[in-house]
Amino acid sequence: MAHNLQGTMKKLIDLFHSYSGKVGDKYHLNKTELKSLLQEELSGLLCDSRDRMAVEKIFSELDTNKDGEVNFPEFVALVTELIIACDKFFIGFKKDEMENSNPKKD
Ligand SMILES: [Ca+2]
Repeated sequence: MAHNLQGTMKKLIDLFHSYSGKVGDKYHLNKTELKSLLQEELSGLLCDSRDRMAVEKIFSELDTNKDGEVNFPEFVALVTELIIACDKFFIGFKKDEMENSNPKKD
């Protein structure tokens, strides 16, 4: 029996902690850790993560409780937004593909 979703959830948790555990509080991301995560894991989906102002903006938006760190729930909010955006993109892509393979007859 496959447990793909459970495995994916564990990978997401492990990934978060592999970055949050680098400096200071091992359960929260500071700005440097977040920047590293963005550059190494999400550079294909987000704007230029080498841009200091872009990282500052993302950090500020993620840090909803304004404690100066990004905890796991705050990080998951970003992942959720990205997954939804990717799903919308792929649904649009599949609709275009189906319409092109079954052109309407007039
Ligand atoms: Ca926070």
